[in-house]
Amino acid sequence: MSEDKDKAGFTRREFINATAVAGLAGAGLGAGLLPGVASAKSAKHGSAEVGPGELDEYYGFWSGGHSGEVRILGIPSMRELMRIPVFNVESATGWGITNESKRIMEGGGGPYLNGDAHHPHMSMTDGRYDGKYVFINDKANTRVARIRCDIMKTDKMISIPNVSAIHGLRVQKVPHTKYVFCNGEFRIPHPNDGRDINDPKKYKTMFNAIDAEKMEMAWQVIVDGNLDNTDADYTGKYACATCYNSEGAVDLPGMMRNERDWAVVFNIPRIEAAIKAGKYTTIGDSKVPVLDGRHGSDLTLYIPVPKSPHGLNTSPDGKYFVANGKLSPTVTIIDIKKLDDWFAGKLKKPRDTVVGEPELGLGPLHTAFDGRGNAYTTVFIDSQIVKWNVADAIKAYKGKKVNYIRQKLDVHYQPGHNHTTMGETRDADGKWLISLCKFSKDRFLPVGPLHAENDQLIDISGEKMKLVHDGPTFAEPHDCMLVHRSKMKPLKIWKRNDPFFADTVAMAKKDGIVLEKDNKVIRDGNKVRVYMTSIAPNFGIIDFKVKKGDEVTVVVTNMDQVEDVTHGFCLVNHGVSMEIGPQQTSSVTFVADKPGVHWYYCHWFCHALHMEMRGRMLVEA
Ligand code: RUQ
Ligand code: CUA
Repeated sequence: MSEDKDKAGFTRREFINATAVAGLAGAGLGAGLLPGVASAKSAKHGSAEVGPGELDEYYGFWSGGHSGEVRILGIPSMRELMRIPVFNVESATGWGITNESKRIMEGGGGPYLNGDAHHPHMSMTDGRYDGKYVFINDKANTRVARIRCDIMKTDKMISIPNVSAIHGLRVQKVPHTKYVFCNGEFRIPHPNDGRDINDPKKYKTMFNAIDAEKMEMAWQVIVDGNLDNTDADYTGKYACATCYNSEGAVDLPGMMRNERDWAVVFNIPRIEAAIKAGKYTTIGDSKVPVLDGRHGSDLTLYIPVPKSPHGLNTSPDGKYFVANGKLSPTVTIIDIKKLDDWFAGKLKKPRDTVVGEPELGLGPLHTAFDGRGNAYTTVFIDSQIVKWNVADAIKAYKGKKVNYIRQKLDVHYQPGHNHTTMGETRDADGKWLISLCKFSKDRFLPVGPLHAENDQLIDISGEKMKLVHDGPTFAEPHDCMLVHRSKMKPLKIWKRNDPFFADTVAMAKKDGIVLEKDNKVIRDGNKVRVYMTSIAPNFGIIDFKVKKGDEVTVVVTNMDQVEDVTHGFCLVNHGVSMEIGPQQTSSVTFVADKPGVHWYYCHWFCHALHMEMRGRMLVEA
């Protein structure tokens, strides 16, 4: 691959030379200081080694658990390429501090200061990744966010009404991601206004569908039990969720009483038809259509499976849902074609849709697929990945004497999710498997009582699984997904008309400001708006004056057109920090409550004179 040219037709190295020639920067910003994009070969298949300057074959999107963020890793190198702040407040980029990010977080009722992100999943068209969005749940504050994959920033966030704690999340795969499906996990009274706090019989939770493009609620379905994980099929007709606590208890012993809980199937066309026919209710001030999908409803099917099932995964051939046993050593294979029979009234018992229940080991949590008919299930208690053959497991269920287990591989330790390359799509290619291990114990240098997780890379391209890499990660990747790089088209610099900062552009327009060239201070009562550009190594305004108590909004537009020349705006002693990427506009609002001189500076290393890129805010008493 040759060096990519930026808009102005410069490569990074040429830019560096050009700046030097123009005498803007001079010494320091040489090629040695900031290397350009080296000629990049891909890693050899079967080898996890990706040499310096070589590019990975896959993007991995990792949830950041209770850190609230999403991370991008390169696969197979396991190098961390980027962090995308989502539900967290992030110091470097100013996520949760800038006006642009706060507007997005307010859509989700925030900004709360924390989040618990479990399940990142990419939008699809016809069962294949389309490279557009990644959706992620927040269990902690009952939200769902969307990341735009062209800029790799969160662009929408919504709070899910009428439920408590969003856990499982997956997208509709076919015909395209019209809906994001997500599970309300905890049961709460309706209305939850203090009147029925001690009557668990009145508690309920719901299965939720979000309009993926608008990021608005589409509908909700009330269920029995607590919903855990979910996945969609390859016809567009069904989604399925694991469901525990069929007892409707509020304590652990109560939740353990029944031998069986369920996999719940949702019939999407029937749900849509019921809404169209007006057969729904609403709750409180929420306008979201709510349907009753509890036992007896024809919108759902409750398939009894061993108690407290956890992961729910669709095989990439579109044939099966697999519900993972957790407390049972088995997984339950549900034949998706038989769901048609059930809803057509052709089957007697919900269990007639089950075609296999292989015994794998202790604590099966999640299953991934290689596209060659094999499945890989994490068994938490045994600390293993079990490779098994789906067709053979179905034969064994029919009474044939076949060994469906292909291999058991030790992982370190206690794996939760696992994921194969492209494995949740029709393009499952069976090259790599990631095991997200919850405990690392002795695998790394000790760093105090808090331990890293261990995300292990396993080569599954051959007959035998081979463990090839240990990857320490910070709290706590629950889930990840692995996308071939051919599906991704991230931008290298921002587009000036990006909707991400459109509200700020609109504000500037009202003030008569052309963001690309004006450097002006506008006073509007005790509100002051400071508009400036930035071009390495200069801010367009190097001092501005305000009065104590003024509400100040600083808007910076980065006019650099060169890939990777990001500036920052950090105002000392004001908790103000933001990223301004090339051609991006960012803004931040704060109260100037301390008379005196306050320096602001660029905190993203951008230039040989980066240290000098600064200015003063003068606050009059
Ligand atoms: S969960 S360890 Cu939050 Cu996906 Cu299974
Ligand atoms: Cu601009 Cu550092």
